Amino acid sequence: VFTDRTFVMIKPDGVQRGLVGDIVARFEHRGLKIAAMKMLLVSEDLAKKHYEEHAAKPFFPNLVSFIRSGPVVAMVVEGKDVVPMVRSMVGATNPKNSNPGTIRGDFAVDMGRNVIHASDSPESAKREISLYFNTSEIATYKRIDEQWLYE
Ligand code: YYY
Ligand code: MG
Repeated sequence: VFTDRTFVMIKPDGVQRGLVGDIVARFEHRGLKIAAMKMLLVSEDLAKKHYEEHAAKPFFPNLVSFIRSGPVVAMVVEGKDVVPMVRSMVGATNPKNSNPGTIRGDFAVDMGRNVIHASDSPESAKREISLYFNTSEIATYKRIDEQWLYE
């Protein structure tokens, strides 16, 4: 049983464009476990906390307003080495540089409309999960195919 966790969020553009199912399917098909998932509107306070590392950057105000421009789908995803695995599935920050086969490389064009967020380290994952989820909202269960996913 692997307890590595990451935080993933389908941004408002991904929701509005109807990509939620395709994106969630990629994680499920890879063999990762969806441990929590909810749709929400991000408050200004939460948006600023989420992106606090970027507070001094010129793109910060646009980032905060974009993330609040419609509902998002927040998730906790679990699996072995899940943080780097999900980052590699998400692709480069600027979709111009995202490889085909990645979520951004397949679904996005522009940096400020890059469809998805994923934690960049286990420490960020822990922080971001606690911003969006209570422990009671995170499910504990076993995927029925676990023995065929892990050796
Ligand atoms: O983790 P990731 O989303 O790949 O990139 P970050 O460097 O953490 O930036 C967060 C978010 O900010 C990015 O997904 C798009 C936006 N952004 C931007 O609009 N302009 C930049 N020069 C850098 C990032
Ligand atoms: Mg980041």
